[in-house]
Amino acid sequence: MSERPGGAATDQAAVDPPAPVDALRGPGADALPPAPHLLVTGGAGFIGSCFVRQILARGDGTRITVLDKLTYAGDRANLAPVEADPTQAARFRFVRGDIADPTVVDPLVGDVDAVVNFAAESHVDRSILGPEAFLRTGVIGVHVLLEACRREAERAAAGTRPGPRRRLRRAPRFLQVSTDEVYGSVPVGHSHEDDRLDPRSPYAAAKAAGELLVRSYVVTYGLDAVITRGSNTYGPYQHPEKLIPLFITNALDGQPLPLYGDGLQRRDWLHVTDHAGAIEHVLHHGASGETYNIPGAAERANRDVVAALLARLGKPWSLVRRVEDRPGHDRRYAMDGSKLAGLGWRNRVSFEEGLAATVDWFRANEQWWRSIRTGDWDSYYERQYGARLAHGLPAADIASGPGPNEGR
Ligand code: NAD
Ligand code: TDX
Repeated sequence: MSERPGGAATDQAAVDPPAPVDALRGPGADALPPAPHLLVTGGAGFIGSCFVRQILARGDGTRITVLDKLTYAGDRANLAPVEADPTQAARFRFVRGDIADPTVVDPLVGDVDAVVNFAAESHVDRSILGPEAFLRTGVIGVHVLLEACRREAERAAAGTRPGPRRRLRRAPRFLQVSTDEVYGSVPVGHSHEDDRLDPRSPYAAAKAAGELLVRSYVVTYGLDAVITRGSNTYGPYQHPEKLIPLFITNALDGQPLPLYGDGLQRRDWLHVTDHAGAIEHVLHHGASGETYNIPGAAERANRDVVAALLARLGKPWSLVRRVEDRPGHDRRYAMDGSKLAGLGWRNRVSFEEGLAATVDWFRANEQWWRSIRTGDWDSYYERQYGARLAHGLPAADIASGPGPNEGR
């Protein structure tokens, strides 16, 4: 985002209410008060629940309220470690509800120092089958959250926003969790934060629309907001619809692995603990109005990821089927991470150790993924893969020849 918060606030100062104090904080300072109260929307999903588990396990006084609709992708079991620990549970609250419902959102935002929005429909293939839910959560839902933050910023500016211990609360900071997919397919080089947005799936378009709304609230209302764009994330508790957990769980069951097209599409893999950690870092240290890429530094062709996970499982490549490609399939994502590095963040988990641990986690947590591969799973699987697998081909030709990365 090229607008700097100071510039936007100055242009608007004559006509707008006073800028919230948060917008005036200098770079490097912690944007949140000590022991903040966070509203984490979508906190029962894959990355959001990791963010919640990681922060509460640290026991630094942070309180968290999770607001989650519990769609097919949300699972309270992802928060079980928090709820089972009395010390963590005392600083945690779960509310089931929709971010697009202001009657639920407004009172929750009234009581927090920051809103971290993970809530989204997150699977590209499902957005191709049915885009509407993506727009409702990704556009209307984001708008409802932003409106609530705007009202709270006005209360803070008027000195009528009560906080703990009879002190006034600052305006809430808003963090929108976005994705590398907003850049579209990147044949060469690495995307920088100011590059043009070129979303190519309904999922990516909804995420780009959400970002643009956030940006408009920063410019127009002086809202204190930051955006992160994370790359392909993997790790424990990921829904088995996504590439890595789908292929691990299918392989454990001896089922075919549906590899789209030639398997040479490239993704940059980011471990979920690093993604959650980077989001928390930007929440505290990001400059208002700015966007930060969160790359993984592990660019791999899909076929090489599949070969690596099969090797860890001790399963044969013959399970892989070459199936009809995803329509509009983005060939490659790759982001530049120097802006985030400049903020002092470094990833900690290498792809090799992260993938091995993820494979082992799925092997050890069969009950978790089996309970998710129920309900609408079979009908989704049939719609997405039935015809593809019926016409699928052996993938021996894709496996042969030296790949750009090892792992076979
Ligand atoms: P996920 O599908 O595992 O979790 C999404 C969560 O949001 C679920 O718990 C779901 O119940 C909840 N939710 C959905 N609609 C809601 C609504 N209207 N109101 C309240 N809750 C709702 O997704 P994830 O993989 O954890 O992704 C989290 C965020 O990170 C998303 O915004 C996604 O776009 C973004 N992201 C994901 C990746 C990735 O590789 N998984 C990479 C970059 C960015
Ligand atoms: O069955 C499959 N076969 C296959 O070849 C699936 C599910 C995927 N793929 C390919 C498509 C992609 O090239 O694997 C790659 C990864 O696919 P996904 O796991 O569906 O992820 P992707 O589409 O890259 O999007 C992910 O990263 C960005 C997340 O799902 C998004 O939420 C995130 O924003």
